[in-house]
Amino acid sequence: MDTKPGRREFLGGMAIGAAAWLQGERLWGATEDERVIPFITAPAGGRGGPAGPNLNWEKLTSWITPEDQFFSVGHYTAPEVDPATWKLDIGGLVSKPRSFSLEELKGRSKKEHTVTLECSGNGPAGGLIGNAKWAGTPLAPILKEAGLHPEGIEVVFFAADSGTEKIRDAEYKQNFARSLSADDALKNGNLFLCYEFNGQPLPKAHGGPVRLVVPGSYGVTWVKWINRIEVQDRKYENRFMARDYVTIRGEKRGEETIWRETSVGKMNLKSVTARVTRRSDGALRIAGAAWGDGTPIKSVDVKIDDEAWKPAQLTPNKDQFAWTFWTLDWGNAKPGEHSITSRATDAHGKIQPTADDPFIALKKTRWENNQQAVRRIRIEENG
Ligand SMILES: Nc1nc2c(c(=O)[nH]1)N[C@H]1C(S)=C(S)[C@@H](COP(=O)(O)O)O[C@H]1N2
Ligand SMILES: [Mo]
Repeated sequence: MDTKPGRREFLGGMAIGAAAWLQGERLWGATEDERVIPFITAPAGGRGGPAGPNLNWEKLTSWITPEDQFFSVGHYTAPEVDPATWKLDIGGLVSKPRSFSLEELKGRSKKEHTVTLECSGNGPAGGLIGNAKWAGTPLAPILKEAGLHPEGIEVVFFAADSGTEKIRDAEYKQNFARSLSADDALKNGNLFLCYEFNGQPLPKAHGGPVRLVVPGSYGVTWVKWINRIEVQDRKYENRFMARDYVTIRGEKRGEETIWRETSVGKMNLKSVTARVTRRSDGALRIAGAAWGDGTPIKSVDVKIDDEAWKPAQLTPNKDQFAWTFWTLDWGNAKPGEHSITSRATDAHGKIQPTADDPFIALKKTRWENNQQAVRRIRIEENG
């Protein structure tokens, strides 16, 4: 049999089954004796992670990402916000401006959802992603109570962190902010003001005491350290809406290329091969995750080298906006180097693009990398 574990594989590998068992969870069907065969190349593309924790797919032990493995991104210095004196002001074009204390928010109806958060700057198989239980109170009823004026078409979410932005020739102090159309903010029942993360008060690094949760949208829309919601009669076009977080894609129209600029928002369909493990009996298993804008994941296929795509087994979950895990048992792997590629398809028939698909090849900015990730691995000879 040519799939017996090699010595080098074992030395380079990590025992993960035991850790998963200790947590009372057998992730991806992990067994106590299984070991990870490390990938031989780092995933290409995207930027490196910021300082601090980052998801390590090969070491993942849980469907829910614990705080010490959850990435954090902040464009300015993280502000000191005292939960005891924190206030959320709601103003602008509303009939009843008001402000909420944290206690008042907590006194409202509470909902908890497991939602996957991905930074739009994440690479094809990068670690700027996590899946957590977020709890808080729905946003739409708060806006309805405030009573938007008919001309109020834009809802801006301002945060406590600030920095200096150069706009044309001058510098301005700006607070982090993102906006949603009033239509979105009022009709999207999934949005909430979050104050709990995995059952604990929302940590400062993730926007505590309160942040916006926008299921199915990239991280930049999830405003942390929120302190002001303002309704206005025109679009809000700051750095995080209209300058920095803009994706430029080309679209072929016959001989011509049309360039489109869109603000980073809704997440794209994506999957990743997280790791390959080997049990002591030699059996190999490929495991990974798939996610997107909340449209159910219909299937994930895996391609080894240039073989035909094989359907992976999905682990169903009941949280619409949480990642779906998948596995594929890899029979009779030959010793030597192999490439492994995964591809997700959603319920609308959308297929995760390859790196040379024009959707990716004609994308000129670094955001929204959802191309299929090719991972390389070496299977050792007996021994
Ligand atoms: N106030 C504020 N909110 C913010 C940011 C920020 O810099 N300031 N960064 C955004 C970006 S780009 C991402 S990816 C997510 C990251 O959330 P996390 O730090 O909880 O992982 O927060 C978003 N919310
Ligand atoms: Mo981000």
